[in-house]
Amino acid sequence: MPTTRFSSDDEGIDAFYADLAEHDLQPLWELTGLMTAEPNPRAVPFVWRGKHLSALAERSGELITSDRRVLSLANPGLAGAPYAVPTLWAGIQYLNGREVAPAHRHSPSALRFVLSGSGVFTLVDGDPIAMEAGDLVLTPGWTWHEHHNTGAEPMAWLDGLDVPLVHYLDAVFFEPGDGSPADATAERSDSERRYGCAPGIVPVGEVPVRPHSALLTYRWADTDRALTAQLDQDTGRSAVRFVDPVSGRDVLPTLRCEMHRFLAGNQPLTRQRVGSAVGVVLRGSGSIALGDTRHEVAAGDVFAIPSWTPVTVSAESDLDVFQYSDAPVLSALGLYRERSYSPEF
Ligand code: GTQ
Ligand code: FE2
Repeated sequence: MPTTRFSSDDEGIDAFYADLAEHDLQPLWELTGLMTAEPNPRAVPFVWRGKHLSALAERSGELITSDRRVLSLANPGLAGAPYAVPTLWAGIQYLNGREVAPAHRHSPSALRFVLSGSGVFTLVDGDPIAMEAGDLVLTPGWTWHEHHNTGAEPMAWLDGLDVPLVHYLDAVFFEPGDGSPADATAERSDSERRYGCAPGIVPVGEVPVRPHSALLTYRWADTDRALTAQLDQDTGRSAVRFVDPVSGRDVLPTLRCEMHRFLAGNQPLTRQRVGSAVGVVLRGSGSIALGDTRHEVAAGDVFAIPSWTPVTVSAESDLDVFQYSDAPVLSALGLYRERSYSPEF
C-alpha cells in the first residue's frame, strides 16, 4: 500500500506527488506537526479518582482469578492504549488474602508504591520485601518477582512500569517462573540490610555494576523524615528524589521517583518538565492544576502529567504526592529541560 498521497493545484507537482506516494516517499515541505515550538503531547492531563480505583479493584478481587490482577490506567488521549502516558504504565494491582501472584521476570522495570494496607511480600530475586503504606519497592528489569499476601485482608497498590517505552523500543522479553512459589518472609530484606542501614554506608568490597539501585525499597519512615527535615518554612514545600545509595543515580535506568510535600496553604510554584510523569496522592487534600484545569484531589487519586504540562499544587491539608517519570531517559538523551515560575492566579 502506497503511503500518504499529497496533492497540489499545480498539475506537474500533483503528478510528482502521486509518484512520491507510489514510491513510499513524502515531501517534508508539506508535513506539519513535525517540529513544534514546544512538545505537543497526545496524552491528556487526567485524574483517576482513588475512590473509583479502590472500588473497582475490590470488584476485580471478587470476580477475576488471574496471575496478575491489575487495572491499567488508560489515558483517554492515547487511542485506547493501556498506558497512563506514552512511556509509562500505571496499574492498580489487587491481591486477596493468602493469595500469590507467581514468579516471572521481564525486561521492563517496575516499581510498587503502597497507598495503604500491609501483609504483602514481594520477592525480588528471592529477597522478601514487606510492603507497607508509603513504601516504594523496586523490581528492576529482568529480576524475578512474585507477590505473596501473607495476611487475611486483601491489599492493593500502584504499579509503575516502563512497559510502553520498552515496547516502542522492541525490547520486551518475558520469562515465566517454574511455578513453585518461594514463600520466604523476613523482617528486613537483604537489600535493606546491606544498603539501607544508614545513609552513606555501604558494604566494603566490589560493588556489582548494575543499571539499577542496590537498595530495592525506600521506607515511608525514611521518606517522611527526609521530607520533614528538608521542608522550606517560607514556601511550605519539600521534595526528595530516590537514588541508588551506591551510585547516586536514579533508582531505575528508565524511571525517576520523587516524593513531594506541600503544607496546607503552601506557596505554589508552577513546574514544567520535558517527559511524562504519573503522580499519586498518598495523604492530604488540595488542588492540582494540570495546564488550564484545576482538579480537587484527595488521597488515592492518580494523575497523568503529559510532557511540558504546567503543574501547580496548592494544599488544603498537608499533602504528600509520590511521582514517577521517564526523566532518566530524557536526561540520558540530552533532551531533559525543566522550568519553574510563580503562577499567575
Ligand atoms: O506485578 O509483575 O502492573 O508484570 C504489570 C506487569 C504488574 C507485576 C503490572 C507486571 C506486574
Ligand atoms: Fe511483573
